[in-house]
Amino acid sequence: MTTWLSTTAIAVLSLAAFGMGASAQELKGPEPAPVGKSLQSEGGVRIEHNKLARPEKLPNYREPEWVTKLVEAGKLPALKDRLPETPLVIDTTSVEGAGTYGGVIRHVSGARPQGWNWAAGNIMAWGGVEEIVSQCLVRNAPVWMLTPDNTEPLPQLATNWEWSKDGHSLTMHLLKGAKWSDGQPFSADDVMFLWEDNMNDPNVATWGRPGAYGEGTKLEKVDDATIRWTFTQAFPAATLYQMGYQKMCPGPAHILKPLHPKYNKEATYQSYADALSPDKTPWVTMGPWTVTEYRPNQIMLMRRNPYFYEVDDQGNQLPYLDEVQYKLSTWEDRTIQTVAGSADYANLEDPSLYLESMRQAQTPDFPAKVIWGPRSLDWSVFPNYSTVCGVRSERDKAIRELNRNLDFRRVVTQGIDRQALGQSLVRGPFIIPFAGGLHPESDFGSPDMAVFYPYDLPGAKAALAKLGFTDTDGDGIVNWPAGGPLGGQNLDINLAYNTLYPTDTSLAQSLVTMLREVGINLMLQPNNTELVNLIDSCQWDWVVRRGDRYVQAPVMNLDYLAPVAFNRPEWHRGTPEKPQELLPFETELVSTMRQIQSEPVSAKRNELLQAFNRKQTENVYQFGLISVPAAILVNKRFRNVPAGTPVVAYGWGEDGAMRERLFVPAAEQGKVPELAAGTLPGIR
Ligand code: BQZ
Ligand code: CA
Repeated sequence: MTTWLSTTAIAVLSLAAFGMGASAQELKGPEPAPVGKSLQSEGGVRIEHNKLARPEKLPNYREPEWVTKLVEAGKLPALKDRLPETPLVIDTTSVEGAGTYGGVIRHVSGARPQGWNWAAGNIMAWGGVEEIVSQCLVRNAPVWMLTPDNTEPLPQLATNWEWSKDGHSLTMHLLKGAKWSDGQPFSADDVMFLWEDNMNDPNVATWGRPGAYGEGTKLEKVDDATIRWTFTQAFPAATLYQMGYQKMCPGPAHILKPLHPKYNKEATYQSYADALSPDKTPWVTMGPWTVTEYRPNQIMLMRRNPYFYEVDDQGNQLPYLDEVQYKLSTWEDRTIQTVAGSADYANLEDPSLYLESMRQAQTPDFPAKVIWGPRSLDWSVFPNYSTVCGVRSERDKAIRELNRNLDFRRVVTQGIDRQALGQSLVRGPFIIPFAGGLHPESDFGSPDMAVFYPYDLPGAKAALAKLGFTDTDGDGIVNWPAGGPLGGQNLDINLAYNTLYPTDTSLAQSLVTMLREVGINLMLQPNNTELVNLIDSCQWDWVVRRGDRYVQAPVMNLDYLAPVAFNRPEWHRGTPEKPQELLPFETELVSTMRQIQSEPVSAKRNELLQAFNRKQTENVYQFGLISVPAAILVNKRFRNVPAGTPVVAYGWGEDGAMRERLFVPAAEQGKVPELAAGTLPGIR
């Protein structure tokens, strides 16, 4: 330990003897966390779990006429041979009803696809692309519309499951006889390849890790259409939610295995990750549409997957829409185009566009329906806690130690004026200060579940001085205490952020000004590609991050919240060789998380989540900034948009709205022509 740190440690220890830390003496104590009003515009659809999506054989199945013609021409097997033995039946009675085939949905994405190997962590352009291209054991996003009696995840590749009597094993039945979009069989082997050779292989940068399923969890194949989980704990019901979006989403093993270094001597982990570049189309999927054409920075085209395993309640194979277009542009442009009517869907998530969008929405020929959801988006700054990942110098080491010091985190969090931050983005009642962590306004939340430390500039400056940081050279920035490796240097901290979102940029810039007043010099580190890649490299000091799915429905991303696996949370990563060095409060967080993972009763899980959040906010695990409500915009051409669809709850609005069930009445289909009408992926 360096001299200055041990001095500090001694100072803190002696004060602790009086029952208070340095910062508690200098800084204002906690206040009730702000809780926001909802802008929610309408009551939502409510439907029973076993009705919304259920495995069931129906007497007859139908498909678009032009597809039947391709079958008759011998280009494609008959529908009954393309569907699984028992398809997944999707309800339409809770929306407007069975739809008409044909038509297009035009999306816009501000990201770019890295490739199609999602099992190896490839990003596929977000904006709802991942939820189309990769399908998972279960589906979380539409859970928002379930009646409270059963809010378990919905079936997807696993159609139903049962627990053993003692609750230690969970048997899952997969879609039997289902096929990938190239006609090859889907089976338990696809799932086992994901689990064994991707999730359990630390060299593959996949999304999910076994740690998310509890310690000692095993997965085995029972037969081609059955898998079995074995858990150390009894009835770990929350693990079901970890089997959805991005985690238990198998890729086609018949294509991936031969590219994986374990099965191919010429392959490397890098070649495996890079093997499926975005131009390799048509890509093979289990989803409702698949990518058939990719033009860099222009458009990504998707056509209906004739092997898709869902039908509506009258036996019509889904999806209704024949085509999906993804214009490759910016996130801001997604909102602008949807407001203008040249795109069909946007998550209104950029506060600086709220007022103008709402003004336009008052005009009579506004093209889109606006559905306001709960206060669900928030931004925080995450300090990097890792001592083992991405530490390249004495400087990095010193910064991490500083980040790990609660007194310092109190200084930072109380040096931020959240009211001013919010008003600089959009005036009015939209934005409120955010304590960090999880949302008090969400389903599981409660107003008293966060510890909020108020803005206190003089207190923050005094507390920083107590830590030994004073401006010895009079340039306005405090200097590191003498004696340490950085002794005498200014306190410079890098702040990484995503330039793809105007909000993130604006927040980062405001923070520079605010923390300069405290005496801390933030150096902006703009990032114009996927922030996740930088975050995973651990080569950053602080990062501005929008918390979305992590904070709104934590039950589906429990592993993102605490160090339960070597690669999580993003702000405290270990490496495959060296696990994280946990702070004492993190050890408590992990043990609460283990309880949450294995708690079968959801009300008790919620209490534990609240306790978890109290602990993490009390310890300023992140520097919460602001939270805002958000809306989805969907073009009025579409029917079956569920009333009350939230921007983000158990998943993003794109999947929460169940796009495979949206349709455009025949008379309105001509307004937006299909670019590849009459074609199916890979069929000539
Ligand atoms: C929604 C979402 C659907 C990721 C992404 C993007 C990544 C993050 C986050 C959002 C985009 C849209 O969010 O902003 O409205 O369409 O795609 O996937 O921010 O950079 O890593 O977590 O979901
Ligand atoms: Ca100075």
